[in-house]
Parts: sequence; C-alpha cells; structure tokens
Amino acid sequence: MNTVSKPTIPSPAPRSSKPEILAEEIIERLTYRIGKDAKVAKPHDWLTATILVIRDRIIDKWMESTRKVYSTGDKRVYYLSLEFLIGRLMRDAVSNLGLMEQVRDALTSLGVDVSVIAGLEPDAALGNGGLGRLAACFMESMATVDVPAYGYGIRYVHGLFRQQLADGWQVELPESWLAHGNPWEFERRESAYEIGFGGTVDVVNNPEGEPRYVWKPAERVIAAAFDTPVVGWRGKRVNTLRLWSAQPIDPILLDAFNAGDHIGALRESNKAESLTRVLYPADATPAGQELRLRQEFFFSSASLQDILRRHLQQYDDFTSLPDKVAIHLNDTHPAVSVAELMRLLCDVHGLDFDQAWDITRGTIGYTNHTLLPEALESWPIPLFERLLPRHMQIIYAINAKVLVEARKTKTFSETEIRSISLIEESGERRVRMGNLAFVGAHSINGVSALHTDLMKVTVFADLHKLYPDRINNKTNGITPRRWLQQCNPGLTSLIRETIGDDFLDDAEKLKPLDKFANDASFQEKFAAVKRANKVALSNLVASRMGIKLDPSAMFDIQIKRIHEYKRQLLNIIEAVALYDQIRSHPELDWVPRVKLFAGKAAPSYHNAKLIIKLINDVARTINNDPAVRGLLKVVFVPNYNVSLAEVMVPAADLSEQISTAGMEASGTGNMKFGLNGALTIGTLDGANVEMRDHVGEDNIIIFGLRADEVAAARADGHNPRAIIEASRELSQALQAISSGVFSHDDRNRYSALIEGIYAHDWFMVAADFDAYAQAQREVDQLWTDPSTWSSKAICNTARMGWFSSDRTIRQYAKEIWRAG
Ligand code: NBG
Repeated sequence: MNTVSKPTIPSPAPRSSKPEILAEEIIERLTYRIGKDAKVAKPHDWLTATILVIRDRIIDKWMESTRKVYSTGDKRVYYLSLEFLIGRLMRDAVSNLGLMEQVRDALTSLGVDVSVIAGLEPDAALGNGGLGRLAACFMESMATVDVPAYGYGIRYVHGLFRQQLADGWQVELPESWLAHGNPWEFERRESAYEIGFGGTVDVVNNPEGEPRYVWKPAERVIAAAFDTPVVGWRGKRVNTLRLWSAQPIDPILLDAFNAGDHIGALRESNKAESLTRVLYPADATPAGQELRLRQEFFFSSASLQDILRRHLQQYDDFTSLPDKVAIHLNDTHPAVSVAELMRLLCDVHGLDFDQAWDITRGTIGYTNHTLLPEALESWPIPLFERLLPRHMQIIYAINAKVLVEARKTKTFSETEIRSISLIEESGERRVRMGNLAFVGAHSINGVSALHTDLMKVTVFADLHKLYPDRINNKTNGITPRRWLQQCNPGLTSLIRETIGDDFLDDAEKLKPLDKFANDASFQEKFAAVKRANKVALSNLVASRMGIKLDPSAMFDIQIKRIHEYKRQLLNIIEAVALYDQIRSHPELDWVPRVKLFAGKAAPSYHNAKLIIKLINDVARTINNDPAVRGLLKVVFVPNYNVSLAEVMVPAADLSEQISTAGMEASGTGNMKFGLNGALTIGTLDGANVEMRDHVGEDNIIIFGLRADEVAAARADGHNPRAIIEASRELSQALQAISSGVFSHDDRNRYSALIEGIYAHDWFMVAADFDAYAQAQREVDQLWTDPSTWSSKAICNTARMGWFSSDRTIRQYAKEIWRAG
C-alpha cells in the first residue's frame, strides 16, 4: 500500500516590528515585488513597498480572525452597502497596528519622508457623503469591537468625481483612484459568481409541493471579488471588505474579431465592465436608471450567493441562517436583496415560500438614512419586470402576503393599505424599495433619535402601525481613531499627557477632561493645539488657492454635500449681511472671521451648483474689498474629500450644522467637529439634538425653528415675504444678491434662486435668518472671551465620546444582529 503522509505545513514566522527589519522588508518589496532599484525608486514606489510591508502585518491577524469564526461558530455580520467612503488607509492601518513610530523611523533610515508618501495615497472615494463614510467608520469599529463582519460593496473604477472650480463654477472630472494599482486588495479568482439579468421564468409543476420556478436570464456577467483587510484598533481583529467587480463571461468574441469586427467583438466585455465603472451613474436618463438598478442587483446577488455558500460550507442547511448570519441593508440600495434571498432559498435551494420568508425576515435588518421623498428609491415596474422578471413575481407574492395580513387586522383604511403596498399605484406604477426593505427586515432603524421618531409618523407611519415592534433607533457615530487620534495628533498627545491613555480604548473615558475645562494652563495648551491645526489648514489653503488666512481669526467651517436643506445658502446670506454691517459700521469691534466652505454638488443639481457659484462670487467681492480690512474672509476649498476633512475638522473653531429642522437624518460631521473641540452653531435637527444633551446647552449654540414648527409653518403656508420685509438685514442682503451686486457679469444669475425664498421658502431660510444672525453675534461675543471659549471647546471634546461608532456598533450587535 502506498501511503503518503500529510506534511505539516509550517506557519509563517511572526513579523517583526523593529524599524531596521521594516526597512529591510521595504527594500525587499521594492526590489522583488515592484522591480525597482532603490536608487531610482519614485515616491509612489516607496508608498507601494511600504503598504505591502504593513499589509503583511495585517494578514496573520486576518487569517486568525477568519479561522476563529469557523471554530467558534459565531454569528457573522454582513454589511451590504453600495458606498464605502474610505479615504486613505495607510495611516489608519499603521496607527491601529501601533506601528506609527517604527514605520516613520524605518522610512527615515531610507531617506524617505513618511508624510510625503502618505500624501500620495489616493482617497478611495467609493461613496457620496455621510452614508458612505458611516459605512467606513462602521467597518473599522466592527473590527475594533470584535464583531466578525464582512462589508460588501462595489469596486468602482471611478469613485466620486474630482471637483474643480472654473470661474467659481463646479466642474466634474473623473477620479482614477486605481491608476497606480491598489496594493491593499487581493483579487479572489476563486470567489466568482454568475449574475443574471432579463430573460424568462419557467414554471415546473411539482406534485409534492409548491411549483418550482426557474429563471432563465438572457444576459449574464461574472462578479469577481476583491478583498481588502480592515484592521481594528490595536490590531485586535481584522475583517474583510469584499468589493465586486463585473467581468464578462466571454472576454472577447473571437469569431467576430477574426471576421474583422474588432469593436463588436468587445461589446459584451465593455457592457459588463461598464456595470462597475462609476459610482452613482447619473440617473436623469432611463439608461442611467437602468444601470443603477443593475448595479444594485449585481452586488446584492453576488453578496448573497457568497453568504449562502459560506453558510453551507459550515452548516447543514438554512434553518440556522437567522442564528448564524445577520445581513444588514445600508439604506434601500441593496433592498432587492429581500427578493433575491427569497429566490435563492426557494428556486435554487428548494425551500417553501413561507419557510424562506421567515428565514429572510429573521436574517435581514435595514437602516433608513433619509426622510427626503426624492431619496426613497422606487423603480418603474416595466423596467424592473424586464430586468428582474422572477424578482417581480416574488415581490408581488410578498405584497399579497403583507396586504392580507394588514386587511386581517381590520384596522386599516384603503388609503393606509395603499401606502403599505410595495407597489405605488398612483401615476406610473413603481416598486417601492423602502417598503420592500421594511417588510423583509426584522429591524428597521433610524440614525438619530429625532429621525427615528419622525420615521414613525411620516414615511413609515402605516407600516409602523402594522409592525409596531420593528422600528428602533441607533444614533450614528464616528471612529475616534481616524477622527481624533489620526487627524489630530496634537490634541491626542495633549489629552494623553493630561488624563492618561484610557480614552484610546474607550472614547467615553474622555470625560475626565471636563475637570480641566477651567484650568488656565490647560486652556492655553488646548488653544495652542487648535492654533497649530489652523496654521496647517492655512498653509493648505495658501498652497492650493493662493489665499492667505490669519490663524488668529475665528475659523467658521461648513463642509458637507451642497444641498438646499443643509442651507449653505443661509450661511452665505448671513455673510453678505455681516459684510454690509462691517462696511456700515467700521467703528465697531468686529470679530475677525474666516468662513470656510467645502463640498460637492450632485452634477445634475442646478441650485446646488448655483450656490457654489454664489459662495465664490461673494468670496471674491468680500476678500477684495479693502473696507473689510480682512475682518471677514470667505473661502470655498475645492474638491472636498475625506483627506481634506482630516485637515479642516481639527482646525475649526465653529462648526456649522444648520439644516432645516427635520431634514438632516443625523449628520456625522457635527460629531467630528465637536470631538475636535469646535463649538457648534446648529438647529435642533438630527444628532445635534443628542449632542446638545451630551455637551450641555451652555456649550452649543442652538437657534431656529424646531422640526414640529417647520412642519406647522409648511402646513399653514408660511409667509416668507412678510418675514423678509420685517427684517432689514435680510431684505438688504437678498436685494444685493438678486440685483447682481456679486455678479456684475450676469446680474440675473441669482434672481430665481432668491425668488424661491420670497415665494415659498421651503427650506425656511427666511424663517430662520434673524435667529441665525443673532446666534452668530452671540458667537462673536463669546469669542471675545478666549477663556470662556476654550472652556466650552474643552467640554465638547470631553463629552463627545458617546458618539464613537464603537458605541453605535455595540448597539447594533446587541439589539439588531445579536452577534459579537
Ligand atoms: C445621510 C443623511 C445624514 C446621515 C447619513 C448617515 C443619505 C441618504 N443619508 O444625515 O443625510 O448622517 O446618511 O446616516 O445619504
């Protein structure tokens, strides 16, 4: 008998963290992996070599984390999100591994400046704004609090566009974050799935039970996996972010090519690849809409197939799915997963509809991120039916079940039944993805206390009546690693010297800093850190824009997507009013201010783009007017992204969180600023409400209508014209803007924008103006007393720990996922 004994495969030797070994390895990677001689290596080569060395140190932990779940049988969490706004990864990984100094020393010994190469790492901007950044913070926190988790998304070749300003107008350019390759990722050729679109559904009668449905897609593409390891704080656990890339089944039609049709031979290949080419394709055209729905289904189906495969590898069947798997839908973008999971369970794995429905609901959770009606997705039935015929049938079947359930209670009117339905029947018939996600999930959560309360009485009022136990709140959070330790090393060191290191592991342990709020020497050090951060931002603005800022002025910052409800318009109108005041009363002691803005507008959002232009027009006039004597400056910093936020947030004295109450679901920028010791001027909206509760009402400046007052004003038809006429400051500012004072080249540029405020003022700019202007003068007053200002700023840092995404994730894990 021929016996071959199985060899014992040795584990790789543990990696050293000594700078000299790191340096050796960097040279090794440079030579053998990149093929470059150190003498001629470019900064990019050094960056790649360094990342490869860091990556090795993550891999051991990664494999250990993955193996552990197989042996313990712990529940896995799958976070499905069409967006992950990650930013740069190197500093995050190095700092979480505790290798900051060692890597710096290693590179210094090679004559390489770590900050230079770190600045070359492209931002992975696979998201639009808060929703995508939240997903990135959650990934880091899930690894930190030891939840076995996978993030699933799309590997867009082009992330969010790069914004340039041309004469003050936003211009969009493609962002190519993969241009130099991506050393963080691993392509997993073995993890590939077929994804179908279109075609027909066959019904096969089954004498023993329900008929079997067989979907025969007309088109198919391959979803290929790319994995990025995500390391938690102190390297405790490493989770996986798995991004899907679309590839053709036949890369080239050789017959067509050989027959001379060189372009046609690649048509299929191009079509497949265009599926994952860009983040959020413009959906103004039917083709754009279809592409978006294809993206949603593509990544949902690939992720679910992967999840079910992994489950079956470890367990016998799917009855244990709700105990072993939690699937989380980040907004409605992956909502088609409800129907796809049903299809896979019934059609592919042969479960009964009812059994599959129980499993689906037991497994899926859904987070709602907005109440804005235009952001609640729905798809025209003809499109949906054509692309996903089997899913359409399943949705009708689910709908029938839900409507029967509702009718049985005998407490629903026909209007209420219509609002529960998964199908919008008035006008063009459409599938409502919010309703689909709601009925297919056992938990539906909002992202701040106010938003969750409003959800129950607005968008989901009727579904909430039918399923009163499902809606719950999970107030958003931010990772304190990126948003304090890494972006603000000066403040981090100061806090460590003052209260020790406990806060590094638990942000709520920042509390003891409170005791130093009135300590003059601590205030001085705190202010010195802030000043250094302001100098750093001033240098960035000087080098990018050629504008000189005075770091002793108050830095008043509003950075976020440009949207009417976020009210950058209110901010800039107030700047115009202030400008007017400074010129009319040069004898008064005006507090020097720099108003900084940054943010991108959706390419098709006309008013948002006009607001960017207005900010730039106002900036040019004010910044060049000698009568202002530099007391007010307005700056729009182009191309806002995660890396820019990391410089702007620590430099802010004042954080603008001024959305129309009831419209910002949570906000997370508000939390980043507060943690870094900025005072907030804000409305009682989103998480601002809870921030006030935590930092105390003396340490935050709240103004304006509350959400219920906004709703009442809208319902009663409020009269903005009367309000404007009663406010001299406001009417002068609006007159100036609409008459072309800031736009000599096109005097009517802003007339329609301003007319909207007179006519309906949907966003309550006029309604809140006086309160806002008054609050700003209170802020000025506070600024004149540096000690009081510092003490309030310190209280903000000390009391913001609760807004750590570690806390948020622990709540998700305990109350929704029952994992970790
Ligand atoms: C956004 C909200 C923000 C919130 C983030 C994260 C969408 C659809 N919603 O207020 O506008 O902070 O989600 O929850 O992007």
